[in-house]
Amino acid sequence: TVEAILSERYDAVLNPDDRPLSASELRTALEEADAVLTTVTDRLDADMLKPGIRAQILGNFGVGISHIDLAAAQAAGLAVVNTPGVLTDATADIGMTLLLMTARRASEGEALVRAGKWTGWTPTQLIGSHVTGKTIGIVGMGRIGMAMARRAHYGFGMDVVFHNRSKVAETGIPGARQLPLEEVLAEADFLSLHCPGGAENRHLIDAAALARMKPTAHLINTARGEVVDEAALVAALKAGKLAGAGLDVFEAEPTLHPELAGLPMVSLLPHLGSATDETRHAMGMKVVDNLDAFFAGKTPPDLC
Ligand code: 8YV
Repeated sequence: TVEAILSERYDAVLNPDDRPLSASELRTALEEADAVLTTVTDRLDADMLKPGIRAQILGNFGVGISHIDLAAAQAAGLAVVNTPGVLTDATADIGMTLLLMTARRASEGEALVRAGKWTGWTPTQLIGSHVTGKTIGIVGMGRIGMAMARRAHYGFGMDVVFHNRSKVAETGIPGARQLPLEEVLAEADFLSLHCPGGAENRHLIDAAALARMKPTAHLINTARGEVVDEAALVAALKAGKLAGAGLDVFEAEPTLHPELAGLPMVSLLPHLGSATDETRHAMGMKVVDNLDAFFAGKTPPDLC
């Protein structure tokens, strides 16, 4: 296991409880260890990352680093490394899972069956949206956005439009078009978010963006909760201005907008994007490789 390898190579203090560290535990770790392995639940702000702490490197177990104030970390002399590449397929799989769940009303269907309320097949029960031939709009055509687009196109016969801050030279997907965000919003039957979180993309999908979308469209978010204005999303869904949403991430995880879970047309998962055995092992090994390089005096391969 990654834990065994870490313990072999380092004087490792492991968290055996499978729970997030408290702020004071995190502070202690930063003050007492040379390297601290972090996750999305660790708020590493300027107050935490004061110059003078012992830690020299933050090894983030995940690709998204919007929970880390990178400028503050660098100012305090810390290197930050993450785990790009190894969680691409698992996260795109959860994206497709949510797309299909929301399109085909799978959460509503399962709730009906589990509640013992299913009275048998009828011609009009839980009619969903067809996926084949529809257009997927990708926001953020990086590794995960591209993997989602490939699945949607080659696996499910969908057309692809996408928005990306820099020009994407080649997607390898026939007919895929790079467009301004406004046009992607207007054309997408399914809008799937794959951009980074953090201040730059906070509420990128706000009430105005949602208003540009088709009322028959669905929103899929496996990126970061803060990219979507959750209150605006709830309002749009309640008003019938959006058909559905599939969400793996939330603005204030693990707390949800109070009305979200009561909406039938949403599918909700507890941040499962990278949660496969293979992926989590590869993520751990990537952190170890980066630590090894750093402590050998080399530039770590995934320096942020
Ligand atoms: C991680 C993720 O498991 O990599 C990311 O950005 O969101 C997840 O796959 C999680 O962030 C733990 O740090």
